[in-house]
Amino acid sequence: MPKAYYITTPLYYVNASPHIGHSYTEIAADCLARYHRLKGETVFLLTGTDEHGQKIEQAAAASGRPPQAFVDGVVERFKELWKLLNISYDDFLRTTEPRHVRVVQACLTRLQQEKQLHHATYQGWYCTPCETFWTKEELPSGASPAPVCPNCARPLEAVEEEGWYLPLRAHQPWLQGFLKAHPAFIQPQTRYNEIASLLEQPLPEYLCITRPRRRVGWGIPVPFSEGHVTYVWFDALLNYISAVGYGMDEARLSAHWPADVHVIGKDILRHHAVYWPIILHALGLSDEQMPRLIFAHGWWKVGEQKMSKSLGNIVDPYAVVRELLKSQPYAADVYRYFLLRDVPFGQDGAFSEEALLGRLEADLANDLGNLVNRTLSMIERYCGGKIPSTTQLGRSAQYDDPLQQATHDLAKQVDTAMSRIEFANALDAIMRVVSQANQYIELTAPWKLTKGQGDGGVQRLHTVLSILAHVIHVVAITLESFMPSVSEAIWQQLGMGDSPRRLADATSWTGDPLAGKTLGKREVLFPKT
Ligand code: ME8
Repeated sequence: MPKAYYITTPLYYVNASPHIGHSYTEIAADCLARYHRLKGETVFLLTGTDEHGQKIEQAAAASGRPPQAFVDGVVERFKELWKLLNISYDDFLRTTEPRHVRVVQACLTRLQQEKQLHHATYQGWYCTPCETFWTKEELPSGASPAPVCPNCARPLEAVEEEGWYLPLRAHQPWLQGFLKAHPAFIQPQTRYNEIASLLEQPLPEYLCITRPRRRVGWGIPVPFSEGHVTYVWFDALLNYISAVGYGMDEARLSAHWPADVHVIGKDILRHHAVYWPIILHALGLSDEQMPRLIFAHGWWKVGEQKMSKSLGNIVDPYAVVRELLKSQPYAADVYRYFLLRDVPFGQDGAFSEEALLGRLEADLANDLGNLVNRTLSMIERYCGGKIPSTTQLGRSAQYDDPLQQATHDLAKQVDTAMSRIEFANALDAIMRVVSQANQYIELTAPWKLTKGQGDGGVQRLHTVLSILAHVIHVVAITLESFMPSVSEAIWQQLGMGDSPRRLADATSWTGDPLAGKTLGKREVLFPKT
């Protein structure tokens, strides 16, 4: 079995419904997955939910329901949202599933049998919202008077718990060497630098990987220690291998692992770039079997503030797609476009309804929608709804060459941007061609060519409209990963039927592949309200 291009998202906590931040990671991972499929690759996109731990146990208690019933309910909110947003995941893993629990327990047993685990009493601090242990040395302000979490700035809880530990510092020299040898392991560069400098200081000696059952009952039982459940992060990180058959199905594992990209937010960089490789290393995986890339994107804020439930400024994706954008037939795609276009992937962004509606009007309605609408209505009016052919006689090098060249180069530009996971740059390249095509319409004024006026008359008219149809064809292909429904709608309007969209068809422009195609039913893609 050839290895799939394996993309993962974090497994989201199901203590509450998903918000814009979760949808951002999911859309980004989906866009990447669709892009690799567009290139003809086999792709495996894994997502899911992180269902154990103290935070979820507390949320379940607050709702008055048993944890399992509570998480079963919240999971549906995630699945429903991924459906609304057109997420093409190949697998959805819940950490409460037996297939995952089995692997976590097998890993714990193995580490215990190999005498890699250490039994001791932990004294330090715990952040329940982040489900993260902190030692005094890791707290910038030290441990007093009232320390806050370095990650989320919420108050920490002093804990003293007896449990099982995985050595961290013993793996530190290896991890440092690995990072040096793999300068592209963590992206963007700022995040790589952050971890490289973290590793210049000694790591905590150990990572506590269990919680006492009397404090946290909702977790995977530790097979060799009655009084403990597995620490939620040790449990959750293992999903990336449990989902693809680790320890259970060698053929399946090698058809997927190593992951090509772990897409995460910067809040969980340390767990992925330090704990995760160390867990894998402890399990005996070699350097070649480490994940290939960890990409940590930035935060969506509201104004200058981080979104948080306590501040009451959470942006609800359902409200944006179903209410704010209710007049839009492709509302989910408008939302996807905005998130991926507005902020370079890796940086923080500020969400505002004005910015979203501004992009809808300027980029989508006035530029993209207008190009498709004007071109296809001229083909309908002047060519009886059949895409005309280009003729040598009708060509004008002065006007046609720049647009044709830009269209020809577009897939290459998109490919370069996508190989660096630069969604905004890829979209920018597509929208620049769209604008150029709109200017071309103004310059060539096809409506003046209808009665044989101007250079070349009807031959010129047909050539202009054929070139424009081709531009739209290439735009539809390259937009597929970002706006799958809009891409499909344009495809149908162009009369492409069920022929697949493939990136290769956007790069090779020989002959006149669209000539003679009958346009499909037309509709306005981004209606103005
Ligand atoms: O951390 N802006 O789950 P989680 C951008 N269960 N992205 C955001 C965001 C924001 N404001 N808020 C959340 C966990 N995210 C663990 C993960 S993985 C083995 C276990 C996104 O529900 C971002 O991807 O807190 C972040 O890393 C993730 O949601 C955290 O989701």
